[in-house]
Amino acid sequence: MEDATPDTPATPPLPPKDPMVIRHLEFLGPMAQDGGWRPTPGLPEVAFAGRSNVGKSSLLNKLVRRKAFARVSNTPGRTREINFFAVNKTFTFVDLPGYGYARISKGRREEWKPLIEGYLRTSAELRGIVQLLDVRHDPTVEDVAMFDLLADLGLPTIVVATKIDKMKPRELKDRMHAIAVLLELEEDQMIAFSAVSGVGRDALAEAIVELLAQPSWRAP
Ligand SMILES: Nc1nc2c(ncn2[C@@H]2O[C@H](COP(=O)(O)OP(=O)(O)OP(=O)(O)O)[C@@H](O)[C@H]2O)c(=O)[nH]1
Ligand SMILES: [Mg+2]
Repeated sequence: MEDATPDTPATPPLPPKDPMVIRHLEFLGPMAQDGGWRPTPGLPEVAFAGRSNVGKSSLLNKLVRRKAFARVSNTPGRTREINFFAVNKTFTFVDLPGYGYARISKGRREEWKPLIEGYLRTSAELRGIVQLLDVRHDPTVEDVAMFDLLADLGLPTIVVATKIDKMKPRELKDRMHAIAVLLELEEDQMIAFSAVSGVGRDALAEAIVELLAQPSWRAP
């Protein structure tokens, strides 16, 4: 009896297309204080914000497919400057310092405000923000303050729930729903992400590419 082998296609299926191929990366430098050094505006910018230790640097590394591009630490609050990275010489990623680390003094806990707020208010080429939340926790008072600031400025925002590898798939759905309700977002406005497994990387890359294609939100 002859084998009923199905027709094999002439060419194998192509792997899914990477929405953001990284060909060139360059660390441009840090901005240490409000009004301090920053790269000359020119390239469109996307900034990454979130609580200290939420996983901003890890997410950036995953996004650009480098192991240790942005610094990752177990010591919350380590990234205290705003770090600028040029990607493919066509846009800039901005790693904002983490806010709201509970174990530092109240005075130091507020330090992020002038620096981050100053950057957000004065950056003409900023296209939007990737706002990170830890999927395991409800948004904190500082998170809500940050969302209020972003809404106040009218900045386009991509919301990412990260560290989803720390969660059972069954619980994940409930957590995503709970966070969406607390922030008054639609669930499909949030991207579930893990810097460990890479889940969500391409969805985020695609959302960022779309954001970068928009005119500046400050444009009249
Ligand atoms: N399991 C898991 N751990 C993560 C993930 N993302 C980050 N982490 C861990 O969380 C810790 C903090 O990560 P960072 O990327 O340094 O966080 P950050 O937001 O840049 O922190 P600051 O720069 O201090 O504000 C590190 O120990 C990471 O390894 C994730 O998706 N899954
Ligand atoms: Mg960091």
